[in-house]
Amino acid sequence: MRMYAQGLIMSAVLLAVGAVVQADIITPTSVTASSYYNPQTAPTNLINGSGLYSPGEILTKLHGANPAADDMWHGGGGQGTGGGAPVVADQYVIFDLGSNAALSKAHIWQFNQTNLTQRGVHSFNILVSSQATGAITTDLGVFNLTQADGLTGTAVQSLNLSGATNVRRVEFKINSAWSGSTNDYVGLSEVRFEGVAVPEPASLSLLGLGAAGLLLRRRKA
Ligand SMILES: [Ca+2]
Repeated sequence: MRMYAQGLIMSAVLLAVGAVVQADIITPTSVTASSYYNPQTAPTNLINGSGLYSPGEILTKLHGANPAADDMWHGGGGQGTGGGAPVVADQYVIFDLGSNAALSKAHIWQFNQTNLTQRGVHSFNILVSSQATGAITTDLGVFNLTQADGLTGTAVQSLNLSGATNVRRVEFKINSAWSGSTNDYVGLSEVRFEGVAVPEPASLSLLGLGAAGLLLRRRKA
């Protein structure tokens, strides 16, 4: 009996260790933005794989150029209602991961509109929250992206994150576009994150109950 219990505990520990060391590419389950130009340039284009091409795993893919930014997020004067160029520093996108994770990287494909790549994000802050709703206040700092060329596919730019130990939502708070203009359209092409799932409290409780049960059985044996 004791050997059996020890075996079970060892298996649980190995499973837990395995879960900890394996980092996954995380596709957010939803995304919203401060603004977008039209339905073809909605923020969902950042998480649906639109515009990515070439075979192989996702981080080797390129994001194509497009004359109308049809497979990218492109800011605007409202939520899909066209409009004039907004204030760049008022623009943001917020990603919901659907569950909590400890994030190690953000993988970003820059805005790649043909002849208009100055609309790409230059400087931005990344903020995170462990909650599904409410203010996003944990600021991971300022990050920069290089400009795409607007002619060929643009490769992923991978940014290292620290302090993102328990994240449900991520905000990209944009500071500037490559144009440097105060008012301008601004955008991105595609986004993924990389990290390790944070166990939900319910599954942690189950693990705890299981361990307690095993210990009780061992004491009785
Ligand atoms: Ca896309």
